[in-house]
Amino acid sequence: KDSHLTLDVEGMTCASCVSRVEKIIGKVPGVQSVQVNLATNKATIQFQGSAPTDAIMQAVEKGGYQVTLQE
Ligand code: 9UX
Repeated sequence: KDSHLTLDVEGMTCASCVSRVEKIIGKVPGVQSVQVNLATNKATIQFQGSAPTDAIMQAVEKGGYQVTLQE
């Protein structure tokens, strides 16, 4: 089963931030793929199994960005 979740990521100001956040999220166990949009501040994450929401949010915050879960 493949599912996805969407996060709002604040603090990204350049394209390198997008690459950094995609790399951070991509390393979290269970994450299948991730797309980060600089214009909308949205990160869309495909995952397998149970949602690795907390691990992703902690990793992104540790990286220096502010993150909130989207409904
Ligand atoms: Mo660009 Mo983002 O110089 O943390 S990488 S602002």
